Amino acid sequence: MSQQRNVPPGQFVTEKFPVLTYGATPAFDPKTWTFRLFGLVAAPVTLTYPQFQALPRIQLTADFHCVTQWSRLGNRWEGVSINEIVKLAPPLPEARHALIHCDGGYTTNLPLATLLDDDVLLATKHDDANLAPEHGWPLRLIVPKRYAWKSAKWVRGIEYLAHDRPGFWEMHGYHNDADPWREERFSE
Ligand SMILES: Nc1nc2c(c(=O)[nH]1)N[C@H]1C(S)=C(S)[C@@H](COP(=O)(O)O)O[C@H]1N2
Ligand SMILES: [Mo]
Repeated sequence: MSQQRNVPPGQFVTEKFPVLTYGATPAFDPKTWTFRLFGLVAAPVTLTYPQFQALPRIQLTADFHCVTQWSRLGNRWEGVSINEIVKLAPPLPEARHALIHCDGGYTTNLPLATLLDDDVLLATKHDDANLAPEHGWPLRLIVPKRYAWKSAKWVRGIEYLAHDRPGFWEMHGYHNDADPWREERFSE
């Protein structure tokens, strides 16, 4: 058995783009959609859909590793850099963690330092097309250095926290840190 150089241990490459969602794909209404930055900030910010669309955009290519062992390599993502987003409402010094909030109630947690990595973005496009509804349209987080359950679909807000608070899968047995190169799949 040969292992591909650029795939983390225990992963298999797929050309497909499987859909992994707990629950149903939420409906999107651009008239009522908002994006919120809240928690440990001097002043919370709420963006409307047109305001979000006006933010500067970046593109980057990254691999995507699902904990169920498929990896999709070389995904071209387009969207807004997380560093562009946090400029709008910088976290207070005591903020150390973030909880990502999604339509439908899904959440996932990240240390602030991991969230603010240079390769993290809020994506609206994948491989040059708008995200399909089931892949997170109109907005999903992409955290290339973590298993894909941290790449939350249908993102509606980021909450800054002083103390870590587990998200949906992190409360249901998945590893808190989720580094695929360390095979951090499940907690004990
Ligand atoms: N809101 C939300 N985001 C989510 C999920 C989910 O169920 N709800 N599933 C996660 C999991 S387990 C994976 S592997 C990826 C899958 O992304 P995809 O369906 O676009 O392939 O989305 C992640 N983001
Ligand atoms: Mo997953």
